Amino acid sequence: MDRRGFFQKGLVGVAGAVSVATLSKSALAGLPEIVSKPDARTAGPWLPGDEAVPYQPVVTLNGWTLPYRLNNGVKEFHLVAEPVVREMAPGFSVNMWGYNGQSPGPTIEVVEGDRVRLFVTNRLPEPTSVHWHGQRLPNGMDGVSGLNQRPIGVGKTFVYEFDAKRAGTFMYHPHADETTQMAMGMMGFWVTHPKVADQTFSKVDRDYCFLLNAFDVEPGSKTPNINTMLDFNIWCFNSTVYPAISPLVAKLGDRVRVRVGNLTMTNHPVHVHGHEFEVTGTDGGPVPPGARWPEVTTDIAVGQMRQIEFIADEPGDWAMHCHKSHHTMGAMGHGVSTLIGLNHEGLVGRIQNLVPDYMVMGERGMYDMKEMQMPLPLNTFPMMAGTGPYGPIGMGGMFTVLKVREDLKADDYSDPGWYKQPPHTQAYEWKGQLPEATRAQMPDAPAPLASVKKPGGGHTNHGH
Ligand SMILES: [Cu+2]
Repeated sequence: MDRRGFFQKGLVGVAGAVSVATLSKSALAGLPEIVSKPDARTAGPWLPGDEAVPYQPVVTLNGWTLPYRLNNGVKEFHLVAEPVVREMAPGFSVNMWGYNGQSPGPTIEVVEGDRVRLFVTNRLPEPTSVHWHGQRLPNGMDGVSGLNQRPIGVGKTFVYEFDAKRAGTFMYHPHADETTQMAMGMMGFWVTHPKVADQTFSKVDRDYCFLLNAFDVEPGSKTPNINTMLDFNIWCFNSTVYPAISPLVAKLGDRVRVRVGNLTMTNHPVHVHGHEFEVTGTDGGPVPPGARWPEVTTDIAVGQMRQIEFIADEPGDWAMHCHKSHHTMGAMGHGVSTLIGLNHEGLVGRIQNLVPDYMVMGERGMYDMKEMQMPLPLNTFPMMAGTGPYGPIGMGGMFTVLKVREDLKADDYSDPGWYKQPPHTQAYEWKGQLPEATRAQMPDAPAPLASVKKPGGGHTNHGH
């Protein structure tokens, strides 16, 4: 098969067109074609042409797998570091840096023992490098600029080449001005499948992967603030926020693997509803079966990766999310006072004397926010934007849905819609009589009254 046929064959079934640059007549001595993706949709699993592969290919949530070409038995990839525009949610686009058209970059997917050659072209306005996190490789291929290599200058192309010695779950990211480059979204996933699946690294029916990442994009702006150290407001799976994050789809009874890497500045306890899973591997390798224990939440620290597996044996729509509740919300201001339990009587009028547009919310919690259609600044998304079959879903950010269905084809990854619970299996409203509640005796204190401070008066403690 000629190379054009090879690439096109490999791209069959990929949702969201992947554009292949025009193939030149140059020999394999030249650079591999640049393949890039124009959108943030989830591509289907990528299979290399007609070859039979000893693995179930991964599906990268809101991402894709980079096609390679075989050159004398070496798998050749071409990564292009470049500025991109990422649609994190419908109507919310962010100026980022990434690889081959998107942030994160494409997933690199190979087999244990493969010889891999990666061409990296730098189209950024500053030098970069690529570190292959977790891999066994020659020291000069490790990608720490200054330590292992000269940085890849603007407009230059470097070549990395090594054997994918160890099967497992890895990632890649720059080690050059990384506070800027990672805050701008430069990162990607790497999966090395075992040559032979066994108990330690088992064959699965579905294999999903994504990176946890976070950005600070002020409402109304389009570019992340790269100086933010902790106070991020956009919490993502693969540079995407719910409800734009694809669901994880599984057929009833499937063995499902989910690989997650954390490239944010804080830990994320990732929680799956309705099923118990085991951590079957980390970026350090597979966990021996005897050393695994059941979990429903696994904490993923900064720079770590976790590979979890479970049998999808409960049909339904199951939430899967970071368990830090502020990470399942969209953009929100952080300087907001807690108003729960506060007596607002007479307060609004007094505040409106100072701030004419002031409105009160939050004295009953913030549930009402979900239904509030407030005008938003351009280019942002509401705090909690997902809507389910029974109303607003009180979550956004690092949240998606595991959809387990009985009637699903093995290669079907499309969204099957909302689950319809069988009769008498759903929480319902009690319509009978309520007994008189026994209440604790509370002291007869009035609710605290709020006092009004003039806004903008933050200069009282400066001592001058
Ligand atoms: Cu989190």
